[in-house]
Amino acid sequence: MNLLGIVALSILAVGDANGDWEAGLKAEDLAIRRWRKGMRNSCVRLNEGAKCIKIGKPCPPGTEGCCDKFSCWKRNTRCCCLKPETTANPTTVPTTAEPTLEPTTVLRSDCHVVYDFEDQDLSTWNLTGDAFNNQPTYGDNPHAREEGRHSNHQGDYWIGTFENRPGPNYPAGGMQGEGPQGTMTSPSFLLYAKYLKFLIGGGCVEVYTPVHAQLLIDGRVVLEETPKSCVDKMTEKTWNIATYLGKNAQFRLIDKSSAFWGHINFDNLRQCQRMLIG
Ligand SMILES: [Ca+2]
Ligand SMILES: [Ca+2]
Repeated sequence: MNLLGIVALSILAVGDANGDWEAGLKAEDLAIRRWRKGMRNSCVRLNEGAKCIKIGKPCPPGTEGCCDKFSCWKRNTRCCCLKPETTANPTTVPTTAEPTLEPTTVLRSDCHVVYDFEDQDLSTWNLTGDAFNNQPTYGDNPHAREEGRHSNHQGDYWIGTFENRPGPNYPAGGMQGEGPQGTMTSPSFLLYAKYLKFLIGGGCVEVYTPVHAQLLIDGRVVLEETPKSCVDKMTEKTWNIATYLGKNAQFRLIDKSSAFWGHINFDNLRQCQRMLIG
């Protein structure tokens, strides 16, 4: 149907197995009106496992447009989906490659481990001071000392600068205490996802123990978390790193305190919702 010579009527997904349908009016590339029953995200339905996103420019390589489906239109935006055959295996994502092209599209919602310390190898990290000398630590060591206290770590190994149990053959509950201080800085790694997630604990706001987790780009701190829960139990923190997509970064843990709760607990650094670069 033509209206004023520019508007076309599109009817989509009539007879959907769920009885859903969607219809809309569009003028060239812009939706001006739509109606729907169900079909909350027809893009995902058409590309199982893909995520529909909105960008303000033509769909980048590796994606296909889904604007015709009226699934996520918004004035001056274009919606793109990852083509099923280009859904990459997360394990193939390079961790040290140099960034080349502009960031574009969110591809998947899964997370990829950057560091979880299960290999017990900190040889590529730059360590200063003595806080991290006996790391990573093994098992739920706080629980070994006190019933009801837990670290909430992932796997078997994690970073805890109060702890001193480098492996299962060391005494459970072993500790180095609050005294040691130092820093632990990762090698450079490529930021290729929308979010950086990690587990963090220790520190205490009541006495302000300066322990930090930091993201560095070109040696400059761009994001920082200071745990201050006054508990050993680690909780998940999420940083939106989309702004830094395609850049190489480093992660740094800092224990600058010998005071009460002057330690940091950390584990399971992940990049989540991989984004297409170029
Ligand atoms: Ca771990
Ligand atoms: Ca300390």
